[in-house]
Amino acid sequence: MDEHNPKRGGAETARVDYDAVVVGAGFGGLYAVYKLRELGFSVRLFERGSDIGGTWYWNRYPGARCDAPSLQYSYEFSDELQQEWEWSETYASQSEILAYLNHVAERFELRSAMQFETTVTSATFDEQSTLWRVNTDSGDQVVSRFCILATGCLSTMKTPDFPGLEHFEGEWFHTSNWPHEPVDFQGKRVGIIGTGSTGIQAIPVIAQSAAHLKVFQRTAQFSTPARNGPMDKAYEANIKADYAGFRARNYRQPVAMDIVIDRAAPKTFEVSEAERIRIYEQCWTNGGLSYSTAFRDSSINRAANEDISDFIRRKIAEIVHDPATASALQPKHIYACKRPCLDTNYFETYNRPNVTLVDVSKHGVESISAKGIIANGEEHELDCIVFATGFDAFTGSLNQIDIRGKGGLVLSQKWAAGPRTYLGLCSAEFPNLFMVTGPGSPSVLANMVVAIEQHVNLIGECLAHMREHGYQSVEVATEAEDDWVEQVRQAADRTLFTACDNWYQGTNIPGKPRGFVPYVDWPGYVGICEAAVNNAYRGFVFS
Ligand code: NA7
Repeated sequence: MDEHNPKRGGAETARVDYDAVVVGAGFGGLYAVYKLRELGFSVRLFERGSDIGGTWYWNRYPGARCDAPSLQYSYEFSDELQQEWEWSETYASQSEILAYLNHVAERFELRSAMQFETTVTSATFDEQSTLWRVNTDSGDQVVSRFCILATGCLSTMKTPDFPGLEHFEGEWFHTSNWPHEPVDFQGKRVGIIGTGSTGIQAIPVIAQSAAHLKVFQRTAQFSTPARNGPMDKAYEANIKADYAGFRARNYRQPVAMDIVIDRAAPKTFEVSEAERIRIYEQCWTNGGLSYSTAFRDSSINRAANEDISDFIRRKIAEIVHDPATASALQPKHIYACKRPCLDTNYFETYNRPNVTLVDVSKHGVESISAKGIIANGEEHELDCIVFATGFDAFTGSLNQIDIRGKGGLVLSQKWAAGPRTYLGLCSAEFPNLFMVTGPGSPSVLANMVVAIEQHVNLIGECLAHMREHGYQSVEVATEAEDDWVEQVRQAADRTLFTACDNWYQGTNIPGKPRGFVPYVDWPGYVGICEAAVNNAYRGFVFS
């Protein structure tokens, strides 16, 4: 079906191997292959990993788990698929999500379009033929009408650059490049650097087997219980009885999930302190991301958010027995300015005799020696080091590819001061190039799978529209892009996200320009996309 597909492009005799090249075999790439084939387009997918999965292929660290509920963090394009697949837990583990994606690939025969262990190194737009020439590190040179980058928002790891790492005599791992065979921490002295979502998931699990675990914490994080557990079969049956209705309701919610802000609910300080505590306790018991909707203004009003932050800080102090450790674990920032973490026994883990918190907030990790980590002027001897140090988010993977558009313009150079896109889908001067959940789209601020399906559907419909009208190329108008970049900035400024450093703004990567990347407001975004399409693809120029 997707064998080499020589065709004549509209522009005279140019060779066209495929209608579209897709980069990346995660949720986005898999669905792009499915959708484009459904629409009758030929497609070739390149993936640098040795198999499918994207994020869920690479992040195999102990405790890796999705922080969106499984019944929602899954495709909805096929009702048969969503009816037949059974999730074993409320929040799926990495291995179960990978099994799901394998099932999807088999069920819809997607693998024949894919080439693994192949990194796309460059993509060059030929203005005359309006075709993309895609090169890979395996020596492929493929010509396609469209290039679709499904490279993921968190797929380029922040490489550990601690001085002295090369001299470390033990083993070290990065959580997002975890070995495929199990890592045995039994009897080992383990150090972990990083207490974001990843570290917070890994720490309780590693602590169960390590002889001793030292956590090197630069910034204390808020985390609340996920309340993960076996799937409630009655709940699942209830959802599956009307899955389409469940999906449709969630689609218009703030993060495309079953997290609803009750517009009739009171604001935080309209109720008594006792009532506020009662509601926060309820959120703690319910688990998940309930704090963002505790009150109508919980996520947008600073004083309201400080109230939640104080409550969680008190919870940390109640859970953690050692007062100095508890104090170091209490975040200084406010809850809503960083991505909220969900955990299973994270703070409880610090009560274990084999776990020590090393507060490096003053001077950071100084260096790494042959024997371990040097922090606060002290050498901590270790057998293994785990780096849970995060990602060069949003643009990291895109900027690694040498992408050249009109006039030889290089995408990473165009984006030197920060990414510029229209709707997070396309960038001006780069015709026929699409991004799935690219910079400037809601992406990580929505249910990623829903965001991916929305983007791929839009791309697919655009390609079909072009075929119908005989168009060879589509690009975005510079004014539309300029306007969108400004809208992304203004939307972020209305939130509390900009109140502290976070990877949404690129501040975790030294030298990266500071700027809020994702578009805040999923329902608004969906409306804007629909209006653009319904208004003759407003902002897009076809030729
Ligand atoms: P994050 O959230 O970026 O967390 C990275 C952690 O690593 C964070 O605690 C950082 O501390 C720490 N870090 C990074 N570099 C250093 C250095 N040089 N020294 C000490 N500590 C460091 O990444 P995650 O993988 O946890 O999560 C990313 C997303 O993936 C998550 O939100 C989910 O959506 C899935 P810092 O805060 O910078 O002081």
